[in-house]
Amino acid sequence: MDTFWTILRFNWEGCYMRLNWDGIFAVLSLFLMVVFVGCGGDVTKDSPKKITWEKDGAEMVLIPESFTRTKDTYDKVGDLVPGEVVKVTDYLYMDMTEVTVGQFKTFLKSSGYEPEKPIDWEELYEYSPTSDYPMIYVTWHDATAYAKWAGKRLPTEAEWEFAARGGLVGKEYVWGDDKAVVWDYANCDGKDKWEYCAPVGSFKPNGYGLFDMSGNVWEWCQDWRDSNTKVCRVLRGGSWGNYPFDLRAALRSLYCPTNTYNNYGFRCVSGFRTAGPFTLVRAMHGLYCFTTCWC
Ligand SMILES: [Ca+2]
Repeated sequence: MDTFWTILRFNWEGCYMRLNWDGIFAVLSLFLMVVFVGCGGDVTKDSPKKITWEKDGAEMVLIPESFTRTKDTYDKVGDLVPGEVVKVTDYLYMDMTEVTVGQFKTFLKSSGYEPEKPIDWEELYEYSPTSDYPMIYVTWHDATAYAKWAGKRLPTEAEWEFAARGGLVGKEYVWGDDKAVVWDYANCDGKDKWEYCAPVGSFKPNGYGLFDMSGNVWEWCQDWRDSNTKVCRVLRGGSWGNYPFDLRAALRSLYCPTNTYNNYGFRCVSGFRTAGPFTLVRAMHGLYCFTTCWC
């Protein structure tokens, strides 16, 4: 028993000695987590349908959670075991438009970030001439850096496609199956008034209020095209340089994450209403630091 109390006293003293800024931050984060969760800080079905993200001024809309049903199987005596309904994506906010040239320039100015490949602005302006056009010539790492600066992230493929379909199920395009209306919804194939990029939001939105989920610029997603080889990242949605057939909602493209092109851009998502130090992720990070500090 004496030994037990000796160890306990030692550990308490050890913890006290190891209480550094991480520990203090963790205690505060734990407190904030309780407050934050109690205030409903993460995105739910009751969150506002539309918000403006303070950091980059992006308008974002609420995207519902999504589910899928797993395949039916058979047990060892041949009886049917029905598949289960499982959640695929959570409620989140998605940028209504692709990130613009103007937003990316603000990011560069305020963060001091150096693009992975120097941007030839003269060339970029040939395709996206003003601040209202989509940012292009960004690598996956550049897009990720912007998202991190803004306190957001790139969407997963699953999130991107579910959002792109806008509530439609089993349709070929994000507006439905009617190819005749493609240029109502998408800048592609040079057959609308814009030869290259169009100002973001120039076409009709999808069912969730998202613009340009088809066409204008391809959009980087978080995912590797093949998580085993980890060579290419996924892009979705097609662009001004593609035929309508390439704008199908299920179509996947891929590119090396260090490459850029004149029709590759991105948009961001967030599972939280605000960026900054009070998000649950940051609080959970603090909790982790706290527990690792705790003897
Ligand atoms: Ca797009």
